[in-house]
Amino acid sequence: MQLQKLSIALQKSGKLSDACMVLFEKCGIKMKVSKNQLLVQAENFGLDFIFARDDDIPGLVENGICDLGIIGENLLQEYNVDTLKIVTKLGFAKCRLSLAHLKTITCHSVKDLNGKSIATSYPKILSKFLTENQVKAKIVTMHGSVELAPQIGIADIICDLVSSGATLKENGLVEFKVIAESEAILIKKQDNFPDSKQILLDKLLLRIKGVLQAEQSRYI
Ligand code: PRT
Ligand code: ZN
Repeated sequence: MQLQKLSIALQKSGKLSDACMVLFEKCGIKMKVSKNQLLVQAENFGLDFIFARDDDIPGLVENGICDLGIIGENLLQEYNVDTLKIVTKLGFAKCRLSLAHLKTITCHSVKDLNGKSIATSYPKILSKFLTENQVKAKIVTMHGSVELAPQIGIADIICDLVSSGATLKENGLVEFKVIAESEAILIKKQDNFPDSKQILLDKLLLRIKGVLQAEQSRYI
């Protein structure tokens, strides 16, 4: 049987990029990446790397352009399709999607969100959360600098990713409810791969599992 190659879409530049490179390095997969090269072949594994914006990765995998992708779980939840699945969680880029308000206003419970406006880059996740909690609030979609919204009067509340909490603090915001947890995930389509690709994926997963186990035992 002739072995086919796998292709994987990675974030070109951002919070997932460095950790992805470290993961493949620890997996023993070698590649020469130059700054502006968007398609790179692994030197010692049947794997092609495609570098893209994280927002484009679910679509690249769903449309079969790439076999695999690495994104944040938050992005998959927001993309909200049943044609993609999580192959494995990867244990890095951990963060949470949280609601936060300015120090100057009070908001004790989710019910206090009724009638408020909430700025977010995750309107689908937020809308689902509000419906589940029977809250009626206005969602204001922003594609960045969400933490700015309450200070300049765009919205009362924000719903954004939090990691250390430093950005919230610097913008006078108080986190009051976590609505989703996230970490980096490896995704593929629900459809089965042909055997030749599945063999490669199994080989890759075995190496990833080894790396994750080694990381875990370092913390024990
Ligand atoms: O350019 P491109 O579209 O590819 O990148 P992007 O700017 O859309 O994404 P990027 O690089 O910011 O994030 C990629 C993924 O990293 C996210 O989808 C998350 O899964 C994950 N991740 C982990 C985070 C964070 N931690 C994080 N802290 N993504 C964003 N943040 C931002 C957050 O939005 C807030 O502005 O960092 C700020 C808060 O950080 P702290 O540490 O101050 O709390
Ligand atoms: Zn993005």
